[in-house]
This record gives sequence, C-alpha cells and structure tokens, in this order.
Amino acid sequence: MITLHGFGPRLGLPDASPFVLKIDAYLRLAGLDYKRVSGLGNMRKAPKGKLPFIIDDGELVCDSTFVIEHLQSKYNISLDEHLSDSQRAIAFLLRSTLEEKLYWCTLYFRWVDDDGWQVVKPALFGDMAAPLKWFVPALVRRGTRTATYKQGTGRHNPEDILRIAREVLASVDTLLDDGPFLFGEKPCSTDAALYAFLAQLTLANIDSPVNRIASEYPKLLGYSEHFRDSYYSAPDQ
Ligand SMILES: N[C@@H](CCC(=O)N[C@@H](CS)C(=O)NCC(=O)O)C(=O)O
Repeated sequence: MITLHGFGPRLGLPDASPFVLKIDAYLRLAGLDYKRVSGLGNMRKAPKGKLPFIIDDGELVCDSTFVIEHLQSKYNISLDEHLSDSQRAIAFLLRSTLEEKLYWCTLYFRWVDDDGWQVVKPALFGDMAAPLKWFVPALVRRGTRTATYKQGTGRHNPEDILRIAREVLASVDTLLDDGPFLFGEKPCSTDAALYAFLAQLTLANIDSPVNRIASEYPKLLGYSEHFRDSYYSAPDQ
C-alpha cells in the first residue's frame, strides 16, 4: 500500500502544495492505488522537513522527483516511452522551471503579499486548535518569507516577480499548442507536474495577481480542467 503524506485539501484543490499535488496526480496517471494521509503533523515526520513523502510498503521516500523515480522503477511505469529525446529534454527543463521559478512566485503571492495571506491564513490554519492557532501561522509565515528572501525571489518587488511569472506562463501557453496534454493526445509523467503547478493558479480558490496573469492565457485553464476532468472525478477529490 502506498500512502501519500501531504497537507490535505485546501483552496478547493486536493492539496495546496504543488509538490504534493504533483505526486497525487502522478499516482493517478500511473493508475496506482494510494491513500492520502493529510495534515500539518506530517511535517514533523518528513525526513527533509518538506512534503510530500510517500510510504510504500514500509519504505519512506521523500522529494517529489525521487518519489517518481522510485514509483517508475518499482512498478515499471512507462508514461514517457512515446517521447522523443528532445521532448524529454523539454519536459525536464519545464519541470525545473515550474519548481525553481514559478513555485517561488506563487509562494510569494500567498505568503508574503498581505492580500494573499488574508486568504491563505484561514484556508491553511483555520481548523487549527488554540493555543497553536495564535502563534503557528505567524511563525510559518515568517519562515516562508525568509526562505523566499534567501532563495532570491523575495528580494524583487512585486512587479518584477509578476514579470517572471508571466514569462513562465506565456512560455507554457506556447508549449500547449498541441494539447490536450503537454505533448498531444497522450499524457506523460511531466503532465502531473504541469497540472499540479498550473492548478494552483487556474483552479485554486484564491484571487492573487499571479493567478490573474494565468487567467490571461485561456489554454492554461483549459489544460487544467481537462486534466482534472480526466483524472479526478470531482474537482475537490
Ligand atoms: N524538492 C521538494 C520540494 C518540496 C517542497 O518545497 N515542499 C513545500 C510545500 S510546497 C514544503 O514542504 N515546505 C515546508 C518548508 O519548507 O518548511 C520536492 O520536490 O518534493
């Protein structure tokens, strides 16, 4: 049995973490049975202090990239066999861009930006019991603000961060010309990552400046809805 350890359904998505949602979507693409184990308490059990991790028949694997490598090799999953070498290279570069660039822009407008925080705080910590709810949200926000600053994105002004996000989203929009999936009719493993990162901007219940930029590219919403409708029978599932 595979258990996926994440934060849980938030903002109208199966998980408000794109990295957790990436594994959730991958497990569905691969047709593997799994159970979600949700909650902030997972953070304490995460060997690298980050989610997601999976436990697969007692074996713990963390980091979404290593989780996919593990599942691919253990269960002989071949979602990428139809890709050319150049498509594989594009897929790798796209994943890196989503994870190393778009992620931080999304994070900034949820955690650092005051308007985003007004939505994220109740959505993520609303069901936290007292006395934790009095200090944990501010503590986690401070940690995320520091991480965003140290990574570098947090040193830019909001307009520049939005320019970075726009360049990524416009490039993804161009790549999606041959839909409905990244490389046409048949999904590949990178569709799990693409869906996970786009859904945070196209399907999540949060109206942030970066989500508004995503809405200027209708193919991004079309792609997210098609993936959701193909692999999740209900939007919140
Ligand atoms: N490289 C990791 C990144 C995972 C990641 O950044 N997870 C975030 C949630 S979106 C997290 O757990 N952050 C908590 C922290 O940094 O304290 C992966 O691919 O799984």
